[in-house]
Amino acid sequence: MKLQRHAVNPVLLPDPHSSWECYNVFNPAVIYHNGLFHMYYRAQGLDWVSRIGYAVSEDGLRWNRLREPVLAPVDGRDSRGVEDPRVTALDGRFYMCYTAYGREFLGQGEPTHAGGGVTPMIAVSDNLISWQRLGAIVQGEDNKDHVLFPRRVNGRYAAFHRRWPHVWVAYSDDLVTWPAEAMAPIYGPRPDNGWDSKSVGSNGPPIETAEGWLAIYHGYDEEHVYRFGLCLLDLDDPTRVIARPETPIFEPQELWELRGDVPNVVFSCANPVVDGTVYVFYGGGDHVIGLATGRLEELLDFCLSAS
Ligand code: BMA
Repeated sequence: MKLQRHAVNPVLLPDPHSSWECYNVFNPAVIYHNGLFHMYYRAQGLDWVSRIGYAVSEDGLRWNRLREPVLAPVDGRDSRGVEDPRVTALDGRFYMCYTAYGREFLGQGEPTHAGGGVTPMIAVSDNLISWQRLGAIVQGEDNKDHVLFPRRVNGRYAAFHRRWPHVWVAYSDDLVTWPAEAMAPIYGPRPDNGWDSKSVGSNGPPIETAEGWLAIYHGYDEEHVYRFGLCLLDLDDPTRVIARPETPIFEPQELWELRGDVPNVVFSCANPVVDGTVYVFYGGGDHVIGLATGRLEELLDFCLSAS
């Protein structure tokens, strides 16, 4: 596998003293800013509603957390939880993409998830702690795994989102309006390939390299085992796939990945690059948070060797 687990794993555990994060902490966003790692993690406690907690660290291993969540449900759209944050630093501000899961289903026909619907939301912060909701990329469909690019593409803001079963790109001039005609599919499950044959979705923000956008994504197979793979996309036209190796770069192996609240899950929303090393923070078993790393150059070489 191309990513190596850190010896000090897991790096964040549920807090048995906290009502809102005593059961699970997982699927964090992490950005590296001013010499510190800032983590936004999904947490579940006594009511099983997901909230977003915040922790900060100098080394990515030892974390100090805030006692209260930084994002919690406010209305019918997210009454079942705010899930799977992905944070991007862009134009001097911080943007959090997260999934609102609620009882209120805003679409037509049947709810998209058990008991309700999901909405791919965006929030903004200037101080890394208080977040203001901006709106949704789309409404009323099974759409999640969205994440903003770290810069504009051809003058417009860009985001991946997952319009099942494909990963799509969307564009916007203001981060609030995402016109349907500016959306296009990029890649989907590979039915004959095994590990990503059933479903795919984006991990953290795409990494800009001279060769293209390096996108780390997750996929699963018939057995619902989650793994990570790589995809290299054209810098000016991210719908053009330059390379997509057939083999995954990471898969469940440790007890806390093979078991947990949901078995056989590694799920990542964060891949900050510090001094040429990609820090992949991920949820293990939807229960705890782990760290695996790889050299950016090696991941890129692996990707290009498949083109
Ligand atoms: C996905 C998301 C993730 C979760 C994963 C595995 O659909 O809901 O939050 O980690 O399933 O259970």
